[in-house]
Amino acid sequence: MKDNRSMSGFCRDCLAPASGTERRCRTCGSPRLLAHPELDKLAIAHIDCDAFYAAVEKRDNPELLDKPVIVGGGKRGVVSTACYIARIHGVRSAMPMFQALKLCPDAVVIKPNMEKYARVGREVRERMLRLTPLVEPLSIDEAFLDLSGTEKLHGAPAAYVLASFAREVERDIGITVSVGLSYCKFLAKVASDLDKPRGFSVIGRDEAVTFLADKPVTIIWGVGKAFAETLAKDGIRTVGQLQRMEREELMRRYGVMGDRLHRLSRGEDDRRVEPESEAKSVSNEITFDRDIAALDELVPILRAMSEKVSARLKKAGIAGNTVVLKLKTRDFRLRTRNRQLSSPTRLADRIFRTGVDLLQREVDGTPFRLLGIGVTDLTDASLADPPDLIDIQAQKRALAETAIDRLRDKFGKSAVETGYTFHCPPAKG
Ligand code: TTP
Ligand code: MG
Ligand code: MG
Repeated sequence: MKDNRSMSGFCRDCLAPASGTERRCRTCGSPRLLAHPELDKLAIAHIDCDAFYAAVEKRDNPELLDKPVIVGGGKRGVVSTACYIARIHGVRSAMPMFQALKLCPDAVVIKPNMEKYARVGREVRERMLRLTPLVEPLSIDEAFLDLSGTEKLHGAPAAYVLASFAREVERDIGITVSVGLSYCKFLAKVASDLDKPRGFSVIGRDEAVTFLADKPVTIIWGVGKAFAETLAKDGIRTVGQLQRMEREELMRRYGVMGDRLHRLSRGEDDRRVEPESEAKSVSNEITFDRDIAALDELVPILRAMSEKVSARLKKAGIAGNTVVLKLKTRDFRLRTRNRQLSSPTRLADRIFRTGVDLLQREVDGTPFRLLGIGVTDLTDASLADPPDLIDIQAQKRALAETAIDRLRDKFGKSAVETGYTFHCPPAKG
């Protein structure tokens, strides 16, 4: 980063050019200058909103601007996020609320408004899509962007386009973002976190190996706490140690993960930015051998199909806002019934219960030849089934479903059957 020979750069506030040698912008006086020898060559970005939920709340209530704000609470009583003022006091996401309030007794606590955050998240994403079609959302407030080859379109290198983007999001949407720019996804994601909030960090090819050398192994994608402990037992704590090991040795010890450690520790990551899937809905339907009119025959079928839809949603990391029930009568008349949910879901239980409720209204002795259930209005799974917004009973069922999913992953599909797939229940929506 200290190489000034062919530095190109600009001011992140007024976008005037800068050489990389000055400390303040010659045009507007801002110290927020960006310069890097590879600035014009890098095109893979990761953008993440700063203290997202809290930032949206501050935007909508300026009285909160200079106060510590915590978004969270509700039945689970944990912090969803804290603004950067509250973070100075040590408040963090996922911390129990009582602990957070001990650290920061003056904090203003706000209940999450998921619909609002989803809306703002979508606005940010729509703006990203104006820069490039290659936008890969990772969660409600972040995405990868591949801007390679868009220089002609924008008449400027990716770095400049991204800085204007950050400026416009602040001006038009009223929240701030941090940008990481690199040549691969791994380091773009690492970079976006380096200089939060309102950050813009660049990691070039030439500095990648040196940059990574003294970092803890947990910086590597896929190395969580448990795996870091395994590595620590083998005496490996820094990425630099991994860089000095042979690929074969790492693979012998850690299998496929060893290969990943080998590549990522050297800043080698060729994963592409994959744009959002084209799917508009996820559904499952069945045409019966014989027509069925009875509710208690239809319900277990609906249950099994809801589980299939849910499994596909879970696998794809997406969720649906609207449940759709489809029926075809003996004389081929199609009935589709929709219900919008209070929050997106990927849970079989919520899909099924909504489906049964819709089904009950249709069952009137008419023989049906086809039954279908699905969800549309798809969004990212990070928004799905917020524990604070569904009731206690639904929360319990959601927990049970997660436990069942785990057992099924471990022992196979038939290991766990719910009551509904065995016999016919007295179904209530
Ligand atoms: P993050 O991007 O991880 O965090 P953040 O945007 O609040 O803060 P920053 O990126 O500046 O570090 O998560 C985005 C939102 O997701 C966050 O605002 C609230 C929600 N969230 C939770 O509800 N629980 C959690 O444990 C985390 C990490 C996030
Ligand atoms: Mg964020
Ligand atoms: Mg995020």
